[in-house]
Amino acid sequence: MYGGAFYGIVNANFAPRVNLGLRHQRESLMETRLVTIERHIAEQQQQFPAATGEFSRLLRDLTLALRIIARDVRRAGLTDLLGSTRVVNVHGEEVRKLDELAHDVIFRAMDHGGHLCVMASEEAEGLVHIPANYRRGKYVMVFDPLDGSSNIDANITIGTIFSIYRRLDETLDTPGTIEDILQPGYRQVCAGYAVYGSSTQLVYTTGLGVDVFTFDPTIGEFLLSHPQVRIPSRGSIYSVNEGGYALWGERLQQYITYLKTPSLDGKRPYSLRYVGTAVADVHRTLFYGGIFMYPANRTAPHGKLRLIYEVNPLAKIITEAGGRASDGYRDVLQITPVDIHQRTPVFMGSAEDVAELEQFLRGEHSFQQCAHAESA
Ligand code: AHM
Ligand code: MG
Repeated sequence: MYGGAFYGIVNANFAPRVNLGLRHQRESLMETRLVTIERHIAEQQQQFPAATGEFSRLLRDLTLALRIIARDVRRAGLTDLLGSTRVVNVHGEEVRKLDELAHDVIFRAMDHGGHLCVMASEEAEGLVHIPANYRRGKYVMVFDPLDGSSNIDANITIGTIFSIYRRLDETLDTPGTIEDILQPGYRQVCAGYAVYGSSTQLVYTTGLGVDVFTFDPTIGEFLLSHPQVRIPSRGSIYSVNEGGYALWGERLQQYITYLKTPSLDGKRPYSLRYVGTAVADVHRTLFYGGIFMYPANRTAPHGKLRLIYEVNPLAKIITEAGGRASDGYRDVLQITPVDIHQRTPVFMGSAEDVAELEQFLRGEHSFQQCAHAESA
């Protein structure tokens, strides 16, 4: 057996890039705790004395689904998983798209646990109901099964995003309703994502900070690798599809020009990084800082990203890690959705960067005053 290898190695003073001397390394290993995601969930549950364990079981079922999706994503190029549903394989069967497959995996992992009363998925038109023959619970789950699907065929990082709410009336055992789904993001009891990149990582929060687990495929476990992650208060990277520049409002254009203008203190120009998978761009922003944007433009007045499936869970993670998430004027977590597929512009990342962006959108930044004076 693997013994200790089943556990993630966590040091309270985790500092992976620090080059420790050998003796110091040995001492520091002796101070470490070894934590799988199951153990971590169980330990967090102990902080809520009234907890019944239902929520922990829900998370356990979800991590099973994420393990299965991670496996399928890793084998995507070797199987018939890539491509559109119009493709027919050698058996004469219609090939399943990976994002539809991911939706089904999550549904099948979550429908029978007795924890949820309803789900909603970016891949489904309406509500995703719990089959009548299964018990219903007090939680609601929304998810984007495979974010960044246009990147799948090119083997670029993709991810799964989820959030969990309590149903509005927990005493009911009837099917959940649209009102249970249309809750503002600040009511999320748990939010997270899995990112299928150079390794698979699972990032989640239940309001007790943000923890990152890295999947070890040799033992099939998510191991706590980055406890209590904090986003830098300011970064030096901006992330946006700048192809839309000509369609943006003038104040946003000024902000981007500002980020690209060298400053005397050397803090600008910022670097541009854009994967085109929101999970991947936000994950990098969580670790390195900076700002991720999907703004409105003349042809898409609400932007592209979905409030419920993408923006709210990612915003909750960034906010819990000490950053900010805004639609340009207000905290996105305060928005009460009116439609399950509603879109919203979004700017999220380091608190100082997002605050500065908002200043630009209000037309109050000194750079704008200077530009105005020069053009007068
Ligand atoms: P998807 O849910 O169909 O994958 O679309 C959402 C994705 C986001 O992951 C990403 O931020 C965005 O679309 C990229 O859009 P664009 O190609 O317009 O830059
Ligand atoms: Mg998506």
